[in-house]
Amino acid sequence: MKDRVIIRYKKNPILTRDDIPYPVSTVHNAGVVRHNGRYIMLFRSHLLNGRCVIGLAESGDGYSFTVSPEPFLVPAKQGIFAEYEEYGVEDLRICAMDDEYLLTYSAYSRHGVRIALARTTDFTSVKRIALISQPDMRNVVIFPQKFAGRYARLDRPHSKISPWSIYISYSPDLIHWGDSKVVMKPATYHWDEMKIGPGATPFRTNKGWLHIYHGVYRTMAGAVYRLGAALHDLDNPSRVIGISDDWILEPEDPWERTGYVPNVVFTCGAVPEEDGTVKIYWGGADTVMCAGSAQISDLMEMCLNNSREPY
Ligand code: BMA
Repeated sequence: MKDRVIIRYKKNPILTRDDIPYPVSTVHNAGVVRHNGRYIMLFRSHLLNGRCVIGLAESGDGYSFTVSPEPFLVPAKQGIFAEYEEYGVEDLRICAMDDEYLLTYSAYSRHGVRIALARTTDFTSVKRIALISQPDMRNVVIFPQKFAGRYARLDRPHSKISPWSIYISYSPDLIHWGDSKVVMKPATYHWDEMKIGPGATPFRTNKGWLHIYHGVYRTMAGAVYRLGAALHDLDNPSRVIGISDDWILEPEDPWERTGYVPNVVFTCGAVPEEDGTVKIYWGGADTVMCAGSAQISDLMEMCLNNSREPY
């Protein structure tokens, strides 16, 4: 296996604050999807008061993005969402399902952080559907397919007595979720020993759903965020078939190692391509957006041939 499975785009970072036509200090942690042959990116930015909004950028090639003049999603001003989005909206994931896009994002407020769900068909208008978790929850990815008529999501509840682990939950209607089960836990004295969390929306391969997740290791100089890969059974996604023992990406470039939060690569989106590659997008040091590409077969091989135990 190559020592770097993800090939970084030569002109990283692909977006910085200077590309954003309104005042922000960061552009990071973006969900990305292909829509009508174009790449749509929904990225997080810190405003200059420290709270976050979601902006939109568009691209023909998946690397060179143009940012819309106004943010795409800002905290709601009225109704139930206003109470729970008061402090900002963050880390949005996009799931293409049944001719529409489901958007899951972190909603911050004086009550903590929980997950909100919205939908769009055109990335012009957006309709909020429901708050789909209690606090403390971030990082929810919905599988782009139903299983026995139910939606499935990976989530990451907060727990003080067990390291933060990835669960699966199901829903008949996208609003009520349950039947939860742990699917993956951090491994002791391993690169992801402190916590793990869902990353990009899982995508289908011939051997399973490939899920790119993040794992955190605590060092004397603070936490290091890296990316890993896991493969879930095609028909029963609660069954993890393999998890790469090695990480697939770690902070290396200067803009990944220094910034608002140093030593962070954090993904919310990956786009599989017809040529067998996948474009992976990550925030560098919670400050800039970066992209790279990997062979899907290499990622699958890492999950299947050098797997660690799910827990
Ligand atoms: C996590 C989240 C992410 C962030 C990461 C590194 O807990 O807040 O949005 O990228 O920390 O700061």
